[in-house]
Amino acid sequence: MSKYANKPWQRMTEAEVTPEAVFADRRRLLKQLGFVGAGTLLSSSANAGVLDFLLGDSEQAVFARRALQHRKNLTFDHLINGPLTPEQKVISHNNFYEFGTAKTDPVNKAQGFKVEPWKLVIEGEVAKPMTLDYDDLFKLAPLEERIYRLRCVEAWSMVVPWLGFPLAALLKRAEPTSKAKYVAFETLYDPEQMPGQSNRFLGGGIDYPYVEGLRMDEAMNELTLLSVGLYGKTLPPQNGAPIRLVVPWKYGFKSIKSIVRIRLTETQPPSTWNLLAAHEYGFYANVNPAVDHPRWSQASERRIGAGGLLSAKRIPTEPFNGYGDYVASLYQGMDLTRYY
Ligand SMILES: Nc1nc2c(c(=O)[nH]1)N[C@H]1C(S)=C(S)[C@@H](COP(=O)(O)O)O[C@H]1N2
Ligand SMILES: [Mo]
Repeated sequence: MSKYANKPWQRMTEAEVTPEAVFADRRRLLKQLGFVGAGTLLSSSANAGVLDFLLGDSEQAVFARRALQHRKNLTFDHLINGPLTPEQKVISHNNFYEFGTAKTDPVNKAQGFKVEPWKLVIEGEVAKPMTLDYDDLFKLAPLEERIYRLRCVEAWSMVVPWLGFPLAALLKRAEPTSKAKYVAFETLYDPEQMPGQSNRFLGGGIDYPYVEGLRMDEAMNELTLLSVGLYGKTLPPQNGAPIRLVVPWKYGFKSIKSIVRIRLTETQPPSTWNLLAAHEYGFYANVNPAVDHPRWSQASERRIGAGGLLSAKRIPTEPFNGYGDYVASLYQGMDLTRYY
């Protein structure tokens, strides 16, 4: 039986239901997909074929339903300074040290990664702690597509169409207490599935699980996304399936992957790269062309396009990765050379 078989609209196939029920189900689906004039569409036999596909049990149909149910949030599109990075690059040039430190290790070693069953715990300074399972992750809030720049601390960047929802939507549901000042995140710890976690050479010397953190106001900022997909599909394992953080104004290492725990805390939580090399990686990690990494300049970056890293064009890096209008005020009065 399909892993989605518990969904009512999946159990229902045309052979099992009356024509009235099929019609009602199609109407509901079309409404969910945002079509108007559903009657017109239904009367055309060409469209009926598309609908039969969309209502089907195939994995492609499940992806298509998910992809079509999201809305494009165009609010931040004007901040993208270039074309989308091709999907093939986004899913094959990755940093996910749990699977190895080479850029192609994640795509090569994560393909058997199991996302079901999944448990995501929200705990700590909240009135309503929660434990979510795999299916819950897609129902927490309406999914939207947002195109963001991603700037790695290694001075390369991409432009990625994410699918997800604001982290704030989840945190509000958990009802943070007045003591909640920070949010701590933790990646899955499973050395059997993640070879880098049991092999210090492969895993880059990191003490796993990978952990990250944000200040409460950063976590609640409208830019901060929990992502469950990219390019209209669920996340591939190498990009942090089933759910990862996306914080576009910070260096990529803040955007922690494959999250199993979100804990609201009173004090600043530890973060993996800061633990590894505090003089090179700070807690804030805001993209900043004026503060160089001790071993290289952060003034410019290689934008990965169709040609990949070797042919990537060098472009200037912008403060807060171009998102200053939305976030610069969070750091007013702070010395950004000290809080890097
Ligand atoms: N758990 C975990 N999360 C992680 C990393 C990692 O090694 N482990 N790498 C980070 C870094 S350095 C970057 S640049 C981004 C890369 O995301 P992408 O592979 O989806 O482009 O993921 C971040 N999240
Ligand atoms: Mo990175």
